[in-house]
Amino acid sequence: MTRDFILSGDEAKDWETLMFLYESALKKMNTKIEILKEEFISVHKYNPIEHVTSRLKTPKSIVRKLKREGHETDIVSMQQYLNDIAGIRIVCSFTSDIYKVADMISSHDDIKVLLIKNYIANPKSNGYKSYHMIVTIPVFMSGGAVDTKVEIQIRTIAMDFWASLEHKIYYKFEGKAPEYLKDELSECAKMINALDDRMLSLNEAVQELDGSEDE
Ligand code: 0O2
Repeated sequence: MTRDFILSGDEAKDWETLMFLYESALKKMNTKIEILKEEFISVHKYNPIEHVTSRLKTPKSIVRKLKREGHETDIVSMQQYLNDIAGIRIVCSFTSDIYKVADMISSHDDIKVLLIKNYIANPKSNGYKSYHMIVTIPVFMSGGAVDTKVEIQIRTIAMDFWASLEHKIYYKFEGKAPEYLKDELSECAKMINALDDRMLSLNEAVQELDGSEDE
């Protein structure tokens, strides 16, 4: 039996306890993903995951996001409204790998998928593409298990390259980048989409050749 991830005011008075929960959730997710990757390599002789990074949102960034969204800046709001205090980014080679990895993670019994935002099927107007899942994973504490939220972003190397430059530009200009830079980013997003499509087709062609050689 797990408890809800929202701790009451009394339970949550300790910021360190809360951050410990998120940190532990990240460790568990990272281990899961590492095992999935190793199992895939050993059984299927194929690695869908290029690399994985994880981070805990900084206190400054937590407060900024709560204020931006018009919420109280307290511990209960933080748990209720912020989905990405614990965040993991999985970078794959091909778009098809993203869905494979998402399915593998969702199939774990202890993982509950709360929300999916598929910015690959529905890219943002600026060109942003990525597959986001908000999940909970139980963290076992002395008082019982606590389901803790983790945001998982899954994207290709090309999408990740684009998103990191866009993020840098967004913050440099505080969201008000000059039009020519936005246009250029939008053009780059189109090139990145075309590149992802061609790399996927190329890989599928290679796999077909491999298959026919094995016959
Ligand atoms: P930072 O600085 O990366 O932490 P919701 O979770 O639904 O309440 P939210 O958080 O806006 O609302 O969800 P969404 O859209 O899934 O975005 C979560 C995170 O995805 C963002 O966190 C970014 O890391 C990334 N992201 C979303 N949109 C963009 C985008 O247009 N460009 C880039 N580069 N990254 C994006 P933060 O807290 O907004 O930012």
